[in-house]
Amino acid sequence: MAEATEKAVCELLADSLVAHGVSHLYGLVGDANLFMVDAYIRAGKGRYVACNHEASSVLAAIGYAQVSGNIGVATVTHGPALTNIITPLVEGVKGCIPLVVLVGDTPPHDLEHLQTVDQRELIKATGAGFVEMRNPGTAMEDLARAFRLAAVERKPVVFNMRVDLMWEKAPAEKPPVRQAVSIRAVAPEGEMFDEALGMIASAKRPLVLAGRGAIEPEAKAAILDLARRLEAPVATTLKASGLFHGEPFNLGVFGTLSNPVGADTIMQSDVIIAFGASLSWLTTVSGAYIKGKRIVQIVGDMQENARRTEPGLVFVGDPALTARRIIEVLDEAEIPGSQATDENLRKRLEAQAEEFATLPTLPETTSGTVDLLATLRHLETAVPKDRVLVTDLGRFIHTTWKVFTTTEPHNFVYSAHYASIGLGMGEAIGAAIAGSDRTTLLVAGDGGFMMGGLTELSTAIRENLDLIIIVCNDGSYGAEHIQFLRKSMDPTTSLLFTPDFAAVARSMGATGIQIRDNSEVPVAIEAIKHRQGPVLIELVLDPYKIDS
Ligand SMILES: Cc1ncc(C[n+]2csc(CCOP(=O)(O)OP(=O)(O)O)c2C)c(N)n1
Repeated sequence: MAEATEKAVCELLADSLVAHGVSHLYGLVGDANLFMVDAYIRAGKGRYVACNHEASSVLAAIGYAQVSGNIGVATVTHGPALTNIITPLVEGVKGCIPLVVLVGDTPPHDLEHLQTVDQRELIKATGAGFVEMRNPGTAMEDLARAFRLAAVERKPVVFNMRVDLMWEKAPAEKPPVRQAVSIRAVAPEGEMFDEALGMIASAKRPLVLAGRGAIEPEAKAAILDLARRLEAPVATTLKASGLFHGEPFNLGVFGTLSNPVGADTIMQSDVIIAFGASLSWLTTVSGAYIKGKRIVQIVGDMQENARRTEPGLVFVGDPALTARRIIEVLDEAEIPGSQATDENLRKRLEAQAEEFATLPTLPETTSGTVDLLATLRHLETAVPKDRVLVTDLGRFIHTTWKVFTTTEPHNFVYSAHYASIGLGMGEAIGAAIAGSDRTTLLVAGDGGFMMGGLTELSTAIRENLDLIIIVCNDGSYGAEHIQFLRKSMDPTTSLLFTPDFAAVARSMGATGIQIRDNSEVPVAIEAIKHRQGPVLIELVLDPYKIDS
């Protein structure tokens, strides 16, 4: 009788994942997690996506979390499987990505177990949270704590499950789901806020900036209302790209990637009101974009990690409530608009947009290679505008971000929080699954794709993802190649021996097109337009002729 109401820990954990609404579990199975994964699959309430490398399973969960806005969930076994996920965990920590990663652990009584390693110490060094499954009776409660911690602290949390506990029995109770407590900041008030209001009210050329911490619909609406009330142009950080897509006075990205009219307008502004943006050196262009300006920075919580060193006012406040409060005060005091969004700015932005829309001709370049910028511009015409963009890291990245703009922040997946190459493909898999109603585009270099891309090409093909992969193959580690050239040294050490990526893709069952000549660009465009499943486009580039 008692046995009928008991279940094995591996089954209880699977029930718990279902209760937490885990619709996708990314992983690679081993001794410690295979029965839990099996039970999850058999429950039939979610999809298990097997990856070829543990790192990719955590990366896929990161890509999934960035696009869906939900907690990403992955599972790996113990020892070497755990050491394989260290880089993705650091990436998740630095990117404030909420994840739960269920990892196995070896039995403590088996001192000779080959896969034993001090897992807690390893995880601690990454900055991720660590929740130990204490015993069979607390397994579900412990997992609920891991989910709550990931949501509240917006970070990866490792849930450590000893293999010897997996078939232990415990009462089959309803899995507890600890709701993340609703934490909402309020609008700031007091003397310091009055000072900020004074700055804003007296601004001649105000500018409203939004970062990833201010992308939710309520915040977006309030920030846009404030910008209209102030007659101020809007801009976003790179990670909030697309938030103001379609707005007439949208300057685009504020930072190293600013367009010419945007950069000029930023330099002319006198007060910047920044919501949910940490103002990193990439956003401020090492301080140049905020120098001599008055700054009011509103961050949602201290995890926003305000990095700015220039003098200014920083508030912890809810972005939507704070923007609404500023509007109220401006209205009460009958402060007139600044007229910064005038006809002149509108015309300059329109002229710039027209210029950007004009396709360049494909220039002649070294025989057997094509031009990066022009070729990407042509390929862009075939990729749906509401694409999800994932980039690996390399010298192609700035050109890629400028050419493949996105229409909303959840369509922009950033894989370079830790500045690691090779993370793009894993993240693209989770991104394509979360964004399965639209197309995902991955752009990678040959080095990054050799490291993390080829490994998971078969996963993308098996899952039949709507994924376009562009490999920018300059036959080198570009960032290193350029360093040798700058010192007039032989760059051979930075050269890469790569296969014909398009042929490899075809041999695995995807569409693969190699572009070595301008005449092949239309072939690639047709392949993108008529794709069914993953398509890989390889651009052969001259490593000596790439602007980064
Ligand atoms: C894991 C890791 N290893 C090494 C580096 C150093 N690194 C930075 S960029 C780069 C070259 C990337 O080459 P590729 O992917 O071909 O892109 P490219 O720059 O050539 O366009 C390397 C090796 C790194 N950032 N991360």
